[in-house]
Amino acid sequence: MLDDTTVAVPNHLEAFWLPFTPNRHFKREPRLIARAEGLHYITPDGRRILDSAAGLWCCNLGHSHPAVVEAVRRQIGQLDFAPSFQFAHIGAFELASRLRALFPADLDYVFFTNSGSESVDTALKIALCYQRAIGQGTRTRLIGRERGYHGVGFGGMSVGGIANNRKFFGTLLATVDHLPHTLDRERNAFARGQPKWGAEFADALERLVELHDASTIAAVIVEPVAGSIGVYPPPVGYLERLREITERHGILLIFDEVITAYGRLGKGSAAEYFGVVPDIVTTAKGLTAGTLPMGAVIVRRQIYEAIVERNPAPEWMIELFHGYTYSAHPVSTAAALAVLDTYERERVFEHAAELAPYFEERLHALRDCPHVVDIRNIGLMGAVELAPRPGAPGARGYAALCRGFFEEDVMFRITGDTIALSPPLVATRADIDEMIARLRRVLEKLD
Ligand code: PXG
Ligand code: PLP
Repeated sequence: MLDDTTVAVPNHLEAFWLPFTPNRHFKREPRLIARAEGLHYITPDGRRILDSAAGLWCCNLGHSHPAVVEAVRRQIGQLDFAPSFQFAHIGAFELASRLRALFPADLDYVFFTNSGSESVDTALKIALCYQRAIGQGTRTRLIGRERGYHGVGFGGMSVGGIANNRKFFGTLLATVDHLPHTLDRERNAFARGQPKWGAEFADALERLVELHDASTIAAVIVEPVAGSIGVYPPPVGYLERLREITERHGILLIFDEVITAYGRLGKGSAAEYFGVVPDIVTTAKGLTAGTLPMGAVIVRRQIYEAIVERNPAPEWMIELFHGYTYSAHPVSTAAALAVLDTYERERVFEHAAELAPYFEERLHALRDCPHVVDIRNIGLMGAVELAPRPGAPGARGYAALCRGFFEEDVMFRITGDTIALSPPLVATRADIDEMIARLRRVLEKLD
């Protein structure tokens, strides 16, 4: 029998093909996790690793919050699964209504998925379906943005803009184009929060409209804050300008809020935080605070009405030929309801908003560390960008990750040579101090 702190490691690490991981190196030097508690992961040999990434930007409540654990336990004994095709369980309606109340304006209708990737592909399909429903069937083009991350489905990969995520996989969707990314280190390095310069990057959309004609463009999808690439907050005025241009040309605007929704910016959504209302919002991650897989796509009333209410087909016909076996899975639904309750009861979003300026202050204090070329932050998202080693982009970032885990007992995310932090929203100032202190020690030893 194992005691509380140690767990036997299996002899064979070979069969598991890890996602987005250098498998060959990992299997020589595995970074293994056995349990978690609050803000810490616990390794098989009992070391406590401080989680400054909220898992993968998702564990907003830290780990194994008792209220969520209890709700999941109860639900799985009561209703383990129910189909959402042609039938439905009660909890799904309650959760959809809760999300309607959480998202601004008439973002009122909710389609459930199991991940961010599925949310993105769902949103793109709804956008195409909507244009067709309103007699704009020539609008089939989708516009993403350079360096954007929209998951790994064929749709999300196609509108995505990270070269390595695309180039190995053939031609992808043909009718896609991209806006320029908004990183401008020359003008904006070490900006705090939204950078001052760069609203005009949105004007590139006018040029795409000129090139392709508005009548061929269905939707534009952007992350309101680019997360995965290494935290690019939108320049002041940028999102407003995108909204104005899309609206003027009958193009739907999709905010991919897989990271930003549910408190990461101290509000229910980036749409609320920035005061810009898109037509569709994609979410996942924080919806269940990472406890079970679930995503949700929230659409404005006019979209649901065009596709569903005004559908010319007879009433016994399906209006949207789309869905997942596990859409609105009862156990994930129970987890999401418990998570939303906890966000409210413990005033988690307000706490995150109060903590954000402190996080900003502490993060920017790393400016004097070796190799640092930029620091960016907004809400409880932060990035420290390092200069790459000559001829070996990504090597320094990966070395930082390994050093963090093995020597300083801290976990963060890397993308290339950029270190990303997304503390659980329930972190305290002391937790932030500890994260930054450990990261500093990692950086100071880095060659
Ligand atoms: N859209 C956005 C904006 C995301 O950030 C997805 C879609 C895809 O979600 P799923 O659930 O299918 O992974 C994401 C996910 C990282 C990292 O370290 C980021 C994500 C996932 C894993 C790691 O930057 N973002
Ligand atoms: N592939 C096959 C053969 C299936 O039967 C199904 C669903 O029934 C799927 C894929 C899609 O799976 P999911 O609904 O979990 O996305």
